[in-house]
Amino acid sequence: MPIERSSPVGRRVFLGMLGLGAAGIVWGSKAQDAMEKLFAPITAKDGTGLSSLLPVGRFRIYSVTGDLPSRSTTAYSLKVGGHVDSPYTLSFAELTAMPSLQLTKDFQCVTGWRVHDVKWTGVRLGDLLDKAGTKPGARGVVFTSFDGEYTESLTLEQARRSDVIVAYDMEGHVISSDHGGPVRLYVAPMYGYKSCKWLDSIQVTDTPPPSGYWEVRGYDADAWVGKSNGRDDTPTA
Ligand SMILES: Nc1nc2c(c(=O)[nH]1)N[C@H]1C(S)=C(S)[C@@H](COP(=O)(O)O)O[C@H]1N2
Ligand SMILES: [Mo]
Repeated sequence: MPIERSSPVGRRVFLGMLGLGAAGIVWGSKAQDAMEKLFAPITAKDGTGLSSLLPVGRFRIYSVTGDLPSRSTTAYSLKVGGHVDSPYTLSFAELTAMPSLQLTKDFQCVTGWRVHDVKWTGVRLGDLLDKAGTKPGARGVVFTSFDGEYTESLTLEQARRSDVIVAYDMEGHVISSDHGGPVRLYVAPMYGYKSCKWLDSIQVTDTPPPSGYWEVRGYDADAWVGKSNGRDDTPTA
């Protein structure tokens, strides 16, 4: 994604990936520059960096704040409210006690990288909305992140799809902080930027969904893989 400045996270992850710390090698800044130039097509485009050594090694880790927020499962809570009959808050234990759904699907970033067959477990967003009871006139759903900056949104119809989940498990483990855990959104049919990390709240609106972080910066709100942002990726089943 087009980010102007390189973030501390990007740099740390980048250096980690090269294994510099582990090898105990001290590089001159020239060598570092050379390596960064080598990876420039990726780092310049993605801004917040890349990683192949982190838990699920096939992803790149993104954070627009240049920070990786972290919250334990015991400290975590999810707020659901807005244009609903009964707003509520769920602890991690309460969320994971709800009927769950497992999806094994690709994760595709609009910048081009794709991770095949990622196993996610979570609760259907539609079930969480039903539990709150959306009021007549509800139109959109806004997601906020406890990174304090990122937001995303969906139309109510999109939010009710069965392949849109509030995920708490990825590849058999509680979602790591890097990947936006302990709870993040996973919008399977859309590009990765819809899948808000470090999910803090879900707010139903009686207005059309407001633009999210990347949408204000020019990306499509209806971010269907292969049918938006001028891309022709072929979605897989
Ligand atoms: N809070 C937050 N959520 C976010 C982002 C972010 O920077 N901050 N980046 C988005 C983008 S562009 C992508 S591709 C995915 C990346 O998920 P990952 O870091 O687990 O690979 O998270 C999405 N959700
Ligand atoms: Mo992305």
